[in-house]
Amino acid sequence: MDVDAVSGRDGPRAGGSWTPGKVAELLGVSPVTLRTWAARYGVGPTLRDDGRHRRYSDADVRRLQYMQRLIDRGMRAREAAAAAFSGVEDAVPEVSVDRLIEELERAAEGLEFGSLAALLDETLDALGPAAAWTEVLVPVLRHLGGRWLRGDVCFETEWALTGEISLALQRYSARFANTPPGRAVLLACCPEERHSLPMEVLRAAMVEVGIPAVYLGQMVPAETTLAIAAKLDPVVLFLWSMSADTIDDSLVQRLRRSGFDIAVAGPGWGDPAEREVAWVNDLAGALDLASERLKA
Ligand code: B12
Repeated sequence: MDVDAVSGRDGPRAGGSWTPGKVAELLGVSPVTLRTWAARYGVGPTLRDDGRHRRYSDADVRRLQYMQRLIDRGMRAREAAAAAFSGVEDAVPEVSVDRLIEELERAAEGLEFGSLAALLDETLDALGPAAAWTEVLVPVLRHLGGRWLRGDVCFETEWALTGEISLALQRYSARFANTPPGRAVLLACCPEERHSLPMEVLRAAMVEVGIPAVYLGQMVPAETTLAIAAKLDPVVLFLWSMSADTIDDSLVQRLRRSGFDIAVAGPGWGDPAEREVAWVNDLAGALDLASERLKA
């Protein structure tokens, strides 16, 4: 039994109530260890289902997962319990980027959706979206790409990881207001393009620093991008392509003829000199261009 299998992609379901046996199984510790932790560190279940049986709430389970992660990283159980349950994180050692990469890869490989979500939240909180992307997520994604090249079919791992990255970026972005007055930056993938994460992380990084951004998703039909651009009149429109197979030059020309400021984004566009539009191929460059256009 695992919390993901029981509760779906996001770990413990809202309002869940967990028996000690299930929690022990989920954490991979014995029920005795769980009872010992409860007795020694006061990290026992906080719910009672019928007045007699004690149950762990979703929040209890998440804290125990965090406590266990801290123990795995070398912290003593007592300190890990204090950090996870009292929110006093002074003693929590900083986690290295290599360690985060390793833990994310392990969680993705094991299809541990709940752990993936928690680790991604932790990574985004610690580093912010831009550094989380370049220092942690890009290396993990490139490792996956390398596996494909070696003939190692890893669809499930890739699906689990990328789906959870999208969700974590949405959770992160939801903390920031994204409705300042004025025109927004529009982010769209080309009509055949499914590699959307770079645009998703760009949106999160923009929203964090107060740049109003609208992200349209992967594989956006050309007519939809045109119609939304016509309605929103974006300050600049980024059109993303990951590989030469997905670029859409006719869409670029149509957007230009309609008078929009376009920047093509991503490695798919190849030689930028061929097109009379701006080209960006990294997150920092895209953020700079958006800020410049907003100031202009
Ligand atoms: C995740 C992934 C997927 C996911 C995407 C999920 C999602 N929501 O994004 C899914 C499963 C959908 C997928 C599908 C496919 N994929 Co894929 N995928 C990847 C993977 C593992 C990571 C992609 C990614 O996000 N990369 C972003 C970073 C990590 O890439 P990067 O190259 O380091 O970054 C460069 C630039 O993008 C830029 N950059 C980085 N970050 C940012 C941010 C911004 C804002 C900007 C502007 C630039 C920028 O800097 C780098 C230097 O150039 C790559 C492997 C890889 N190395 O990238 C394969 C990869 C891109 N996929 C590939 C392929 C072939 C496919 C499929 C055709 C497979 C198939 N047969 O179905 C389909 C195509 C779908 C389509 N029509 O678009 C190939 C592309 C080869 C090529 N160049 O043509 C790769 C390289 C794998 C491989 N090694 O063969 N894929």
